[in-house]
Amino acid sequence: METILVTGGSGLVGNAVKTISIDYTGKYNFVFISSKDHNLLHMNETISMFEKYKPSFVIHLAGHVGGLYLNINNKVDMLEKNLLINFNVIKCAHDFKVKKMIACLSTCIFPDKVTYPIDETMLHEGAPHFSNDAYAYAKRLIEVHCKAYRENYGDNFICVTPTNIYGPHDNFNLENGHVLPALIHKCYLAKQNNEDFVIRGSGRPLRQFIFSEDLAKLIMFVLEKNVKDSNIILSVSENQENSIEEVSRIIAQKYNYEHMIEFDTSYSDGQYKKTVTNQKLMEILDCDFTFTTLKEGISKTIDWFINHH
Ligand code: GFB
Repeated sequence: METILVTGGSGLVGNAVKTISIDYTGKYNFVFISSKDHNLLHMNETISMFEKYKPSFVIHLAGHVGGLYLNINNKVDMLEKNLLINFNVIKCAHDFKVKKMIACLSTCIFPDKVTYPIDETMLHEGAPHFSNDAYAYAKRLIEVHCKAYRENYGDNFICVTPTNIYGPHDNFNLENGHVLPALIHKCYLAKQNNEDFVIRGSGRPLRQFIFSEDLAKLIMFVLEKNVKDSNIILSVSENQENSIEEVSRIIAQKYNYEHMIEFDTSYSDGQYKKTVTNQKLMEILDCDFTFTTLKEGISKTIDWFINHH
């Protein structure tokens, strides 16, 4: 049985791939790697990981990631750690003759000043938003690195670009987490302490959210499908965009705490929007794919948080 090596295997998307891997029982041997197993900042540990598992396929999810406020305040780490991790994994995937690799980008790496909706061709057409430029340039280099190996050696290295991801096993850290998990944790504490549920910023920015298990299914689809494209946006459609206020209200409704919402505009709103089209995905999908609704996904994520907090 061929091995699929999943880097970032203990994270949000890594755990979602683990959850859906049951559908592939008997077809692949999945190996989920966390930084405790192999620290991918170090080339020697990355080489020993590839030597140990000799994967046929790689799903490269590992990275130093976090929400707006982690990105703004830790640009050196966001750049250097992601450059090192990605360089080590992509070089080893080539040196160990991996049959196919899927590498994960993010829609925040697209240019900030664009005509919406954003599509895959626009990746290098301008600077990303200042709030996450360090992370964005490190991630853009994955696409450049994979393209170089495809052109020089014919390696089957494909990039996928998800929108804001959420779900069970997320990072619910109050300061460094992405907006959805951070607010799920904040509303939980606010209700416990009978305090205001404080949303940072104006609540006006817009985001497209994808449930982690939907993303995992789409990543496996791209892995198994013979796609010619080098980069594919994995997202709900452009008209399924929600404001941070709408998201906050869906979370508060689940806690029956909507009456205590407050906005603290002393905090940055970050990028106003990064609306993408999923037209290419819809073109290559040879089956009807139903995305989990935001309400349903948030409800599942809050249940998981309460059971694991
Ligand atoms: O998910 P998030 O942190 O990052 O969302 P981005 C930030 C938006 O949520 C901003 C608002 O408009 C914030 O003002 N917000 C409100 C909050 N309350 C909170 C809160 O308590 N915590 C957080 N984090 N936000 C990230 C990139 O951009 O997108 C990353 O920085 C990554 O690199 C990620 O790509 C997918 O969506 O702005």
